[in-house]
Amino acid sequence: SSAPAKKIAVLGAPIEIGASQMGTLMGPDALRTAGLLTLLEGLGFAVEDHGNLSVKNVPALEDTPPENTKHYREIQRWIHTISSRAYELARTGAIPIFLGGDHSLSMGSVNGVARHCRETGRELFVMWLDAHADYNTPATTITGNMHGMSAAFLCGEAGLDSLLGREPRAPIDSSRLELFGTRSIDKLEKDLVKLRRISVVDMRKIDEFGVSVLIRRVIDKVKAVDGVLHLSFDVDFLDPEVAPGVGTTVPGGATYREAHLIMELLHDSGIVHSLDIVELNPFLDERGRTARSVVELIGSLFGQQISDRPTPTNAIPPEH
Ligand code: NNH
Ligand code: MN
Ligand code: MN
Ligand code: MN
Repeated sequence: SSAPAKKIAVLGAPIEIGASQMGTLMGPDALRTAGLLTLLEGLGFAVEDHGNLSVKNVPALEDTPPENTKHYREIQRWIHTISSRAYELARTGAIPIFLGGDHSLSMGSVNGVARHCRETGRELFVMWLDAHADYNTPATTITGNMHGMSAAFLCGEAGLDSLLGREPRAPIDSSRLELFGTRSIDKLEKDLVKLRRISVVDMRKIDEFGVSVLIRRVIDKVKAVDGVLHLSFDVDFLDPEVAPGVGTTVPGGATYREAHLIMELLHDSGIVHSLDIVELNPFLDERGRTARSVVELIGSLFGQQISDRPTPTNAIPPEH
């Protein structure tokens, strides 16, 4: 008999108000339409789709919203709800995949996963695949968009202290955050990233050294303490030529193969225990092409081999 299939728990978080462009609320369903669930099942996983969260019936909390935080109230309802669901899902031993939705959702998903890691005693690292650093606070932001504050919040930066309500906060040490693919950081945000000595693998470093060397450094760091990795994948990490379906494209992003190689190396490492897919905006996509590329990348993260891609012309057409 064979080992029981490893479990994956998929949860949609259709949140869009953390960004300035509306439309990411369609992200979870676009990823399903692009075949995410059947792909993962085909790779041998037992996949449970927990549907899409809603905060319609979640009451608002009563603190005073901080300045420069657009839609704070509603995002707060999302974040504490997502965090408690993430904690529950991580506890089941499944690999949770959070489908966004804009990047503010990670304030909840990563906090929930971090709560679980705190209990199991395993050190949590977070890899932030993103054109942006998302290290703004209400004091540094120039947009007030909360998707630009999630990494800072997760590292315990001040300014959003009651965002989680009664949900316990489990901050990660800033030495456990790995910004990867960066090419757009706001000025004050950059000062804070430097002050905290956060590891930044920007696109220039990727050009210079290649993703393989740089990703291995991250993997070695995690393995050295028998840690686990949460991958927070902002689709704008990819070059706009590969992934036009996002609201904040920045030129000079990762190529198709660079992105796949990252996923393949992470797969082989076995350190990824949870994943966010955020910022896919199907309203801006071209005939589902970004959604499909993202699903392919998730495939590589879960074991799809590049050499096993079918060549359509090789197939013998069925007889009629
Ligand atoms: N840094 C900008 C801000 O704070 C842009 C953030 N936008 C993103 N982040 N898409 O991933 O608003
Ligand atoms: Mn982001
Ligand atoms: Mn981004
Ligand atoms: Mn685990």
